[in-house]
Amino acid sequence: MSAMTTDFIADQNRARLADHREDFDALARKLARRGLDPETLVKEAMAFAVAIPSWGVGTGGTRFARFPGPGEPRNVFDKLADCGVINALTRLTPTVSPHFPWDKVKDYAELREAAKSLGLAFDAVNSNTFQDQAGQPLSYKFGSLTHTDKAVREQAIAHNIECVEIGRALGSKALTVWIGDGSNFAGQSSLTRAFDRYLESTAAIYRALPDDWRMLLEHKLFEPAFYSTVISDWGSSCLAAQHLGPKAQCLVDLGHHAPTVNIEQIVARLARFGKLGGFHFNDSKYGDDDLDAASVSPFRLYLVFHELAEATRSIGSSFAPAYMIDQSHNVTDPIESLMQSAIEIARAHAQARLVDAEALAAAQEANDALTAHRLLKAGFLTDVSPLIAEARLRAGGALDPIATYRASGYRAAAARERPAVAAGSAGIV
Ligand code: RM4
Ligand code: MN
Ligand code: MN
Repeated sequence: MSAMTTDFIADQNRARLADHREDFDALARKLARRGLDPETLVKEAMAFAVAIPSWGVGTGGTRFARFPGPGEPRNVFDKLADCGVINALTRLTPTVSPHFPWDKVKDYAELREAAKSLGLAFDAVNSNTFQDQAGQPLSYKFGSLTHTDKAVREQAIAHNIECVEIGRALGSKALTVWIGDGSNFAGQSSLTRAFDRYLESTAAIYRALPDDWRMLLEHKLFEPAFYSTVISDWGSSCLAAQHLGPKAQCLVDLGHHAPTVNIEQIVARLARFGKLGGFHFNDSKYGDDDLDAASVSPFRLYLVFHELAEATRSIGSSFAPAYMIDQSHNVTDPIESLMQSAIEIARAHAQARLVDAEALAAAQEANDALTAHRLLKAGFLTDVSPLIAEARLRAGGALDPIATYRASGYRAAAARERPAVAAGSAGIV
């Protein structure tokens, strides 16, 4: 399969270099006029990274159907190869967040080496107790960590502890726990006792967590349970994280809230109390749509990054939430969508650095609403494309990752080498 060599990328960049220089110099002058140092901003952009979900490189689906794409990864090694391409072109995604048992292999040292040879490492490990696996003794149909039957809870706890063990072998430092537990009927389950069982089960996992690990509790408003989910919102995940201890934090998946919820405010609250553990970036219009980051609401993503910039200013470098993507690509080439999303996330991060924090704080103190709003919006209204392109270029990436990817013929080669998997199955991921 055609590798994304540095020579090929450099060759593709050559034709775009003169235009890029002109655009970057113009932006650098503009930023300097605003008292900003373009060099510092490029360096900050180069330091930014977001993890790719291993499940994101496959074609997704809805609960109605899945339309497979050509050259889909057949196993975790193929997934890593695709992630390597994304990182080679964008230089934004040096880590992969694996999902178990989907990514199970016999030899994790070999898997870690395979990642390393592609310039990749592993980020948070995701457990999966929201579906049954072939040969699994007990079913999760009525729940996992919060099941009424202790034996089912123990099976789910053991799976999470196994994920921690796998993660240790892979060099990961975090476990993300999202459960599908909940109820479909009012009265079906005790809202209080289900949460109690969650606390008891997660405490058992917490006890098995190495000292330098974090446990990221992911909330979700609805689905697959449609009346109540046990960890429905940031209040529930935060209560649980506080109950468990300092290694437990909350994970905010942007799609897991009601449509009008102010997510940036949740981010500010969790950060303030040391409970913001990480993100699953994506975009949505209605529910857990898992659309490409910033494809619907770029301003919302920007506002989230503004709160992150504020938190970094007040907390300092110890503030380090895990940045991960969690998307489902149904109609696009997943590699293209993930590159596009990583770039948009990096854009929001870079834009948020442009806000004059001192002037904003002064306007806020003086109750000058319109000035405060204009100062906040200044970053969002600046086209930082040349800045983040310069960061990619200096790191060895592509000036135009999607055009370069298309020119490489990678997908066509993958289609030849990876026989098509069975069509027609439904599935959310
Ligand atoms: C869920 C949730 C989890 C992810 C699964 C695949 O909706 O977002 O993070 O692990 O999907
Ligand atoms: Mn998620
Ligand atoms: Mn989701």
